[in-house]
Amino acid sequence: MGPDWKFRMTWLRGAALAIVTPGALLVHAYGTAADFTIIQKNSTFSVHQITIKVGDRITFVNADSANHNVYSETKGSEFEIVQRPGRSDTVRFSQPGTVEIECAIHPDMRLEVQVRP
Ligand SMILES: [Cu+2]
Repeated sequence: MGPDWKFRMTWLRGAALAIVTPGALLVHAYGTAADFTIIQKNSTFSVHQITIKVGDRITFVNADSANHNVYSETKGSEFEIVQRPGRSDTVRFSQPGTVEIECAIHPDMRLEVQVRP
């Protein structure tokens, strides 16, 4: 084993993770704000917890053949989106705190967004 063994193992783990979860969480950074993509497939969010910063955006993608109704009743971060299949909508998070996101059509669909100041 050469001196770069640890680096190689870290890289391999990262590559394996990317293969296991394709498209589960796509992140693009533009300036100070970052854009995240969360996919709804088989009536579940591709991640159930995510930590972002104030000003970051999450794009919700409906990859199912059924409608979803993504909403938040968290004070200061309220929104409601009715999503037909294939549609995507972007929400910007401007208040720090914990935002609980659910789907009115599928009560088991839950996502917790931690918005850091
Ligand atoms: Cu749903």
